[in-house]
Amino acid sequence: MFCFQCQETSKGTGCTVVGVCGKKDDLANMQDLLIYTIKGLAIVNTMAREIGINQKKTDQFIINGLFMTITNANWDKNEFFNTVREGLKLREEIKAAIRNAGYTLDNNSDFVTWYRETNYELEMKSASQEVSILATRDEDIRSLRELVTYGLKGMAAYLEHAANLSYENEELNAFMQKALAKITDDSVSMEQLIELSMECGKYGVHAMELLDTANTSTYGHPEMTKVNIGVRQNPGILVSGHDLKDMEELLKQTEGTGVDVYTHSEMLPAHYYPAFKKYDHFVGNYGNAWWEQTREFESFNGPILMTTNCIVPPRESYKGRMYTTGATAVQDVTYIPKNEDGTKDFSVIIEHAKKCQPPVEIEKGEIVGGFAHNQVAQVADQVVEAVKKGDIKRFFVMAGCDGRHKSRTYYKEFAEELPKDTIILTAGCAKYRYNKLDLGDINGIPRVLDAGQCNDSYSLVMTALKLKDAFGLESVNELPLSYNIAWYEQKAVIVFLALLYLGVKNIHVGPTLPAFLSPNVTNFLIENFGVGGISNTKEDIEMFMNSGIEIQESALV
Ligand code: SF4
Ligand code: SF3
Repeated sequence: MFCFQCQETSKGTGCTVVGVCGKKDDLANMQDLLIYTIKGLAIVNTMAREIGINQKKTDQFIINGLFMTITNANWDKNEFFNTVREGLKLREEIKAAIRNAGYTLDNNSDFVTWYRETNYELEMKSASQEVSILATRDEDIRSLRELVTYGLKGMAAYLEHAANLSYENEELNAFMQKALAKITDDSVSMEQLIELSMECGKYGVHAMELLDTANTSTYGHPEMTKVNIGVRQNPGILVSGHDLKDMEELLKQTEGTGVDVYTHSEMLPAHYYPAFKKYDHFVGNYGNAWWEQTREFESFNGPILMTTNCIVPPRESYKGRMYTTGATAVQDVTYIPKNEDGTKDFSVIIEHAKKCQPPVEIEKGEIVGGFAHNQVAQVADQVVEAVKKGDIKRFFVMAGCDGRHKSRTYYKEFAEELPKDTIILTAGCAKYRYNKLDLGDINGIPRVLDAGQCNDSYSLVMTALKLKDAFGLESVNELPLSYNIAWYEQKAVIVFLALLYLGVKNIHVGPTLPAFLSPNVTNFLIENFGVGGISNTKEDIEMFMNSGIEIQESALV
């Protein structure tokens, strides 16, 4: 196996024997084979789209397939065998439809011709060993191909959530498939791949915007909310991941059953949406970021529903209480499928919960969040006023992911050591490093403004644009705003590419830069965008505080 798609990759270069995440080589290879299959499918479907015979099921297959390969999403090898087989069948169907329409496919590469059938499992295993990322010999081309692939994986995740709420976009699907086809083409140069990465960022913005529209028009705009982190005395269900549609259905189905519902990790922002506030049994958030689940799922006592990544391979002690749905799966863990009409039946989880003990309390109190763009717009005057008066000196975007490495205590310390006249704008599970600290407020504005999930980084961009307008500036880069982003998996890659596309400069990424960026690609990002890593909190804070221009009162309109 070879995998270097996440921040925790072995030795900062690549997992080769077993994943640091726990992924074994057969699963890793099957994930590579699925990506290979999806690329072939994208090639043929791009032609099908051109001649007007694209089918929605192909778009959905590609989105879901990409999502399945995101770090910590799907641990079920058999799911990958089945999905590859399904993908090959679909590809052959599309090829036949192209021929029947009187066209000839102009691509005869292995991506569109390979097939295995007789001794399926064995043949798949051997095929899966031939499609390693390392097959692309040139390290810069490989780096850019993977940068695009990971960006697309992140984009796919967001598109799947939007699609679950019936928000789809033809242009995004077309781009995604064209890009997948392009990264199989050896005649595409490094310059063209750089261009493609930037284009990926552009569509990443659209994808996040689409999901934002889907979420806010279905559930209302997030609003400032105090979320309880203690527990009640009823049995409960813990919901993790990012899918709000699953959350909604579960809340509806648990109403009046005597079972409480709690969020974990990236599901916390569900509390910020008006539509979910009406449920009395929607009690609060239990625990912290994804990597603490092994301890927290244990003490929760009740069933756990994983709607997306991040799943840590479950311990036997709570494996029987875990359920998956959507793109996620774990071998021997019950999967909740989607019904024909798009609904899901969670009754088995509810019945299970009724037989469980209430959760063990691990903490008490409240955390505050809900500062997505609409809510921030409502306090914009207050914020502008505070900047004018010099009460707020600088904003820090600290969005992204959390992870298990010790080095991430940097983010807690960074938040603690920041001058008291700064505000942290956050989104994603990175916030768990500092959202329970008492960092105070500035004239009533909390010093940590949580917009929501990682996809709500879009909200932070909206906030930056609103601030830019409020101050009458030309560019967001003129704001007293610094980016210190923590990353882990591939959704952070699409957020990163989206920020670059929007022209944001001097983004710092940590705790380490991605292993998949070759030295030349890294240099390109440094030279053109001022991208950097992190060092230690003291030096970094000093560097950030002295960077860029401070807005002077005289410059304000
Ligand atoms: Fe290694 Fe990360 Fe890949 Fe897991 S997802 S195998 S930890 S690089
Ligand atoms: Fe976290 Fe997995 Fe990325 Fe959505 S839950 S931010 S790591």
